Amino acid sequence: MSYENILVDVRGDGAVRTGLITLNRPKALNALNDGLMDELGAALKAFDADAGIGAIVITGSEKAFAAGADIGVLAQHDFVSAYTSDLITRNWETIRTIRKPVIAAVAGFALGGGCELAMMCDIVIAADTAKFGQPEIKLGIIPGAGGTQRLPRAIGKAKAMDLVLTARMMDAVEAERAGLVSRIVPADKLLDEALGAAAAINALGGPSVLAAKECVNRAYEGGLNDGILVERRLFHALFGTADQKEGMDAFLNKRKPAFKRA
Ligand code: CO8
Repeated sequence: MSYENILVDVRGDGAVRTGLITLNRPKALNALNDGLMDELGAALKAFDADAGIGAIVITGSEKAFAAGADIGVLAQHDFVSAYTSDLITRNWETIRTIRKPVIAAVAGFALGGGCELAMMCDIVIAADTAKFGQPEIKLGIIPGAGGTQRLPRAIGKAKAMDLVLTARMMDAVEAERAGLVSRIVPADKLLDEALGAAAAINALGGPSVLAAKECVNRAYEGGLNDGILVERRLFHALFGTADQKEGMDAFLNKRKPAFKRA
């Protein structure tokens, strides 16, 4: 498939490699329109279905991961068209269906829908130039792709209210301190750092990586009792995999594991 609003590449040289998606509407600071979101959804699904891909990295440009949903498009809506159309449902939730780990590599602006997209990823790695925010209130609206829900879960109510109500931006250091971001690196090292994290994941067992992601998401999205139960079931299930045999045998025999992803 050819894409107009994203660049798609495969990185790494092992049997299991990394799917790299670069958001590419530079003139609009990667504002997220239907065309881009449809292509992002298609690329994510294709990588998820590809047995040769272990993890996926989404990145933007030096100036912007994404400056939000396309305001030119949003401005054309009234209540009825917004409510009855597929605004938001259309490929904004696709990323939640992806079972392989997705890493956001964020430089520059991650605002509105851009911040929400980063928060839908499993790991967020920031360049020291990154700026996060939910400035929708300045447009007379509120975050609409999970921002009012995921931001408080990620950084707590106090800071989330501050960002959502005042529209101020949070730099990379504050975002890391608050828990939105797991690592900060100099901007010129951002992609290498994200690809390195993906490569580390690619070297691991296949089923255990999927199970780990599923369990952590349970902690984030559901209650403790359900989460513990899901974790226990998947923990037990992994003893039926070849990767568990290989991982433990390799440890006990002091050698590197060679996972079969099975
Ligand atoms: N939509 C459309 N175009 C944009 C957007 C955007 N979100 N952001 C920037 N652009 C365009 C600008 O219009 C400009 O275009 P042009 O050169 O043709 O005039 C170009 O990108 C460069 O932008 P600026 O000249 O403004 O660059 P600056 O460096 O001066 O400022 C900022 C950068 C601070 C990022 C500024 O562009 C800005 O404030 N952008 C808007 C940020 C924003 O409000 N985002 C939230 C949007 S609403 C949203 O995301 C709701 C999500 C809901 C879920 C999804 C539903 C579909």
